[in-house]
Parts: sequence; structure tokens; C-alpha cells
Amino acid sequence: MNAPSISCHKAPSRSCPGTTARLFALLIAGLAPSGALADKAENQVRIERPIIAAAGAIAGADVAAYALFVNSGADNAILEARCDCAETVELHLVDRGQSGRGMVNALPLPLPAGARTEISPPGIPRHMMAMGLKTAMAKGDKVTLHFRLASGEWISGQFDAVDNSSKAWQNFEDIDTGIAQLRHAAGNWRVTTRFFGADGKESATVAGSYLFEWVVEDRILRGTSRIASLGLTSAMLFYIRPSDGSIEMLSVGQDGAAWTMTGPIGAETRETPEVAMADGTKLKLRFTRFNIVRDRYESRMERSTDGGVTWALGNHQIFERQAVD
Ligand SMILES: [Cu+2]
Repeated sequence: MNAPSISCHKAPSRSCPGTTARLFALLIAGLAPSGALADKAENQVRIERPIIAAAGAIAGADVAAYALFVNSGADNAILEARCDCAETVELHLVDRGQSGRGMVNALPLPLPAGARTEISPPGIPRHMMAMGLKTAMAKGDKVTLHFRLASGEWISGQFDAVDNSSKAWQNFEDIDTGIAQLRHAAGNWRVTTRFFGADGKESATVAGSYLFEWVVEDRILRGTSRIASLGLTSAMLFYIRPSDGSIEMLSVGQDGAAWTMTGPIGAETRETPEVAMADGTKLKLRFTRFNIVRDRYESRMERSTDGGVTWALGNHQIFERQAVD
């Protein structure tokens, strides 16, 4: 779901070729990647958010690594960790006992059935540590860590070298928040829209609907908005963009005018750029969701003609979830 995690069932390192590269080659060749997908389906422990705090590290350094292990199978455990990039990989428990602050190798790491086991920054009480890096590393480098499970198989993950592991971890959490927002929006909604005029007074209340369906699960929704009484239908795309940490909704009305509202992933407010209108003014819109519960939420659309300095309420909407026909 998040970062790429690859796996193979053979011994680690060179006997485990890059599954991602193989999959890509198969897709280019137009072949069904059945083998690669089967590998993935069998694996019941998934590695998410794999990062290693190795950006700028010199050869010989010890660096912390973090990941989220998602176990959809039976009780399991990590017995051993390895990387071609380092002499050893250990799980460290930061021990503040009588001996002072030391690090104790804490493998095996239990992975209970159905649980998400998080080894996360800042690494206290525990972190993984690649000890004795074989080469210097830079931001964006990737190394593969292999983990031997109590169930007998090896799983592997590509760990991204980052310079700020806490920030990288926060980005993953924000992406998950954005995914949760898309999942919440998916479905069929009855929408009551109250429009407000430039004088701030309510000018009309209309009933309509929103329908959102997945194009790419957890990444892209496509939607249709209808207000039958006004004869209005518009098309929408709603998606997250992990590369720049944004969530965006693109809406096109039957007049062909497209509005793009962008906001930080995980936030509930999105804005359009300033758009030149036919009358020579410039308009900017701001959309905010609030009072969000599972089957209901509200939103307001505000407009600004001074580049976002002042805002006036354009509409207020109430969304109520309906059964999908
Ligand atoms: Cu350590």
C-alpha cells in the first residue's frame, strides 16, 4: 500500500533477484505477472514504511532502520535480519537500566496474528540497526533487508535512505490519513446544497447526489455530481499524490470549466489556484470538510476575489451516505 515491499522465499541476498524489476519487465513485455503476484499473495507478513536513517552515513557507521510489519496470518516472529549493506542487522532495545543507556539485541521480534507491529522513529524503546555499513550512503539510496520468520520463510523489503526518519515516518502517516479520506468519500451520497449570494444571504437550497467509485483502490476515485433540479452534472477525480504530499480534487462541469482543488494530504481544506473569469476578475475557491462522521459530513465552499486575503461563503453542503443502487 505504501512503499514498495518485495519478497521472495529463497535465501536472502543474491539468490533473491529484484522482484519489482522483474514485474516491470513482464508488464513491458505484455505478459501476465502471475509468478510475481503469487509470491506476494502467499506472503502473510508485509513490510510497509521501510526506511533507513543512512543518508550521509560513512562506511563503517551504525544506522537505525524502521518499518511497519503487517501480519495478516497466524502468530509469527522475526528471528533474524540481514543486509548485504552491513556486517550485521540487529533489533535494539534501548536499555536505561543500571548499566546506563545501552542497546541490547532484542530479536526475536514477535509478530502477533493480525497485528501491525511498528518499529518507528525516534527509535525508543526499539529500533533496528544496520551495523558496520559496507559503503557510504546518500539520500535516496535503497538497500534490501531480509528477515527470517519463525514460519520458515524469508521476507524482504527495500529500505529508502532518508535524512530525517521522523519526518519520513510522518509522511507515511499522512498518506494513510489521505487514503482514509478517499475511502470515506467512496460511495453514494445524498447532498443538500445551500448557495449564498455576494450579499451573504442564502440564495437557494437544492438537492443532489455524489457518487464516488475507485479507479485505483486507495489512490484514485472517480465521481459524478448531479443536481437534477438545475440540470447540472459534473465529473470529478479525487486522488492523493504521495510524491508531493498532496490530495487533490478535479471537477469538470458541462461548461467545460475545470477546477482543481489541492491541499496537503491528510488535511480537510483544499484550494484552487486563482482563475481568470470572463468578467476580468480573478476567482479562487476554498473547500473545507467538517463535522465528519462515518455516514455524514458537511462542507463549505468559500470564494475569494483578492487572492485569498478575504473569503466569502459560496455554499454549504450536507452529505448523507446512501446505499449504492
Ligand atoms: Cu541501536
